[in-house]
Amino acid sequence: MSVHRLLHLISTISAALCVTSETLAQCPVPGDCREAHETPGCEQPECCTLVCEYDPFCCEASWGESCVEAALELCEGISCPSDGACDVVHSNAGCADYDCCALVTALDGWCTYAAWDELCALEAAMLCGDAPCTIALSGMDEEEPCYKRLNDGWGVGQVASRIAVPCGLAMKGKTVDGGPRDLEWFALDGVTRRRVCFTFEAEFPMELQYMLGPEDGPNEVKWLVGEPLCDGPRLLNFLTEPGTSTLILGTGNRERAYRDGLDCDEINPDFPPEPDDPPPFAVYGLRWRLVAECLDLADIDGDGAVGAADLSLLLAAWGEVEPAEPFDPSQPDADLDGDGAVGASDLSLLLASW
Ligand SMILES: [Ca+2]
Ligand SMILES: [Ca+2]
Ligand SMILES: [Ca+2]
Ligand SMILES: [Ca+2]
Repeated sequence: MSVHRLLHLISTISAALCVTSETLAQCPVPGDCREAHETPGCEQPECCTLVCEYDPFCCEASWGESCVEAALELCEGISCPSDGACDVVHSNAGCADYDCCALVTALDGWCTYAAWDELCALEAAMLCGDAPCTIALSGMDEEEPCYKRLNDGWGVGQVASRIAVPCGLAMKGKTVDGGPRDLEWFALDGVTRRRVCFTFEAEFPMELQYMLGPEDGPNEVKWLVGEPLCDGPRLLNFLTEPGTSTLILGTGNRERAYRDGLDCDEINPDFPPEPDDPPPFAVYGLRWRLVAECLDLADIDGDGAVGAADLSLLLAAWGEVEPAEPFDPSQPDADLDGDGAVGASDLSLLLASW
């Protein structure tokens, strides 16, 4: 929806420009902005508008070499539409389907500045054409206005802080991008291993990472997962490590964080918007919701009791534990004591809490 709003904005701007000069071509019109052609205008809406604003000749007569030069200068980073199918890897930035290209490049700047790589193609396949969703919100608010960074851990943001996770926590909030990117840090510190089950819902593609280590380091990201867009509630049932550890929520996928495309929609009293500022731009909704349950260490399937189902999961996982790559949060962790193998010690822990 927001992409359409952006398109609408662009066509309004181009229409306004055309009113100032009767002969201007209506941006966009066919023709690559980076190649000279006989006709006026070119096919990338923002670039066409920018160049014709700079040199009206380019929209009045023809798109000559001077227009190409202006385009190369002014339109760096503007790449929609460009050659190449959006779900296929290719060497230039951008792709052919304008809506899909605009969506992917808004979230993932790499796809605008560099090549349309494997991940851009994957993002197109994952994100384009899906209707945005709205989640029902309930629970305690994170109480972080989206123009502030109040729960973004240490070293970033305005306050070094993490969100405490009591058992049965139900919480809601918003995640946005920009200076610095908004992250929500959930503190999972403990003296022993514990089993927690998070249920996440979000209106944006989620990046979730589990990080070990205290503020003064060393830190290690134990695993990182990307949860698809609007795919219903996602369960993360896992064992926390002893010591300081944190689950971190942001926008992105397993390979790349999204740093753009989700504008804060609240008014910052210190920096109120100018009357001619464009409205906030968000390719998806900003809201998330989570419930965190504390489970028995041996409740491997997370059904709330320790029983036969957990025993059979433990027996099925018997032996050395290979770190799963990519990490699959739906694969239950049966190494209850964390010694790197599923064995007799884990079995006796399970039987003790039967
Ligand atoms: Ca937030
Ligand atoms: Ca935050
Ligand atoms: Ca169970
Ligand atoms: Ca073990």
